[in-house]
Amino acid sequence: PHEADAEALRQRALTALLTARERTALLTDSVDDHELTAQHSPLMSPLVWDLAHIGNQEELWLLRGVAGREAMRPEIDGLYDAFEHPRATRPSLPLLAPAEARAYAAEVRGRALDVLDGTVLDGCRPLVRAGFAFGMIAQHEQQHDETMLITHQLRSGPAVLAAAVPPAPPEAAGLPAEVLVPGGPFTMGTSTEPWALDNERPAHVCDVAGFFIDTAPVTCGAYQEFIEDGGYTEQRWWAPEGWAMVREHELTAPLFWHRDAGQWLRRRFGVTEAVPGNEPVIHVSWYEADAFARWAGRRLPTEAEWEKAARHDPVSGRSRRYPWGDEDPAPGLANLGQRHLRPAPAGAYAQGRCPYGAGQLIGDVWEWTSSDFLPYPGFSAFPYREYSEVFFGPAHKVLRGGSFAVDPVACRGTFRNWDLPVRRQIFSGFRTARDA
Ligand code: AVJ
Ligand code: FE
Repeated sequence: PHEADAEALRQRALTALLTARERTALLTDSVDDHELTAQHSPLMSPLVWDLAHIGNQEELWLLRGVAGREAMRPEIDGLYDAFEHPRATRPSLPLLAPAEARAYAAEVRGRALDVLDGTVLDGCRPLVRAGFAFGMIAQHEQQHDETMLITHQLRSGPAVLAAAVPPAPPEAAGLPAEVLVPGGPFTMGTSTEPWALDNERPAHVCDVAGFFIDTAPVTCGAYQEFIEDGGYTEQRWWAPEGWAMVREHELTAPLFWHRDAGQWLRRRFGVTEAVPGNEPVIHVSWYEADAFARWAGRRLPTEAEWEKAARHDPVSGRSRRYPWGDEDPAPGLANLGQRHLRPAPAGAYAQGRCPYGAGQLIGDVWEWTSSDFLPYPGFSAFPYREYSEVFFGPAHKVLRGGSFAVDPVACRGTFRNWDLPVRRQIFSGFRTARDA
């Protein structure tokens, strides 16, 4: 039975690595070399940087970290260290050209698969226990795939990506606007999920007062009411720094929206279309989410509230891996993995709802919470401080639940994302809450 477990872990790690590389190929082969090296936005790296950075992290952790190999090209490490060069300056670096970057990433991958074959995944080294380092690197690649999809959204020119339309809600008007989550303790975070990253650990009991939370993310239609009601022109709805941002950048709507003959349109992956009223709003900053909630007489949920709604099973008293239970995500449960290039309408994925009745907690849009990104009690950085620890503090707000652009390997009820409260190019939306 032990050997069978180790074999299953190896298969899981292999599938995760191969799935990530297929997506990386889709995102980097769908544009020409000129577009791979171009800077589509000062907010983003050129796509060719992400490509070689993916290979370089894999080399660092799987070839050098797990297998103790020598650096393949020590001279390029600095170029692909995210802390040495800010995104805006990356196009001017002597980066590997597209063909070289592809060849480097492929060479690293070939060797990494040999390392996977030759490593005992059930050993006592924390880095390889349950295949952790391989899972971490698959998640890292998928996170950069999401970053590259953001770059695709920011590029101008005709569409190069296409995907099916996500499923419509099963029933017309069956959902209440909000559900009650009664007060009481629940287990937040995890000490048992094998590929959970350091900031999700350890599991700890967290007491949460009763609250109401929206059954679905706030829709474009609801957000338009905020706009029509003068949302962006009335200071009283905004945090001071949010109001400063609205004035400085003359914001009037979410990123990628514009008004044409009285109608709101948006640009989405190279296509201009009417803003869909029943779809979760996306590309809003934390400040916009916070202002909307205040205007609606509500507030953003805290991170603990979000996780209790998403994981707590009131029958067993246990926290589960996902809103629907412990089973891995499947296409009928959540909009993940870039199967679609947009969130599904509010009310979709009835099978994926949590026991309290809230839906679309996983997938569709990243959801801003009111919480700063902070370590859990008992946190310890692993395997490197620069993944989470250096970002802890009041500058970053936590996002939960994952977007349509997140792969299942990098998404679970405990997964924590974070960003600056001004960020809007990310696939961010929100839901609101209130005290019970
Ligand atoms: C967790 C999404 C904030 O993209 O900056 C990628 C993930 N860390 N490479 C980011 C990450 C290192 C990180 N986020
Ligand atoms: Fe990275």
